[in-house]
Amino acid sequence: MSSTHPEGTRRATLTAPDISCEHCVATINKAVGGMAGVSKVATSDQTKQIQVEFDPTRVSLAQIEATLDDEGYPVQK
Ligand SMILES: [Cu+2]
Repeated sequence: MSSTHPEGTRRATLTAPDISCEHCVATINKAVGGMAGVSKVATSDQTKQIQVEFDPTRVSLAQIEATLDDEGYPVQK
């Protein structure tokens, strides 16, 4: 699920079922938020969803998913 904005920012919502608490949220926000090209990240332990906004010319959704995988939160397809 994603959409393209006129400015070129892309937004996507990812689901990672292994998100269980505030610690997971903080870990993900730090890891994904620290990636070059990611402008916004919001993670919820209630919905287990990660909302990201990023510049697709600088970072790909696949790279964001790989970071989540590395942190122990594989994205549900
Ligand atoms: Cu946790």
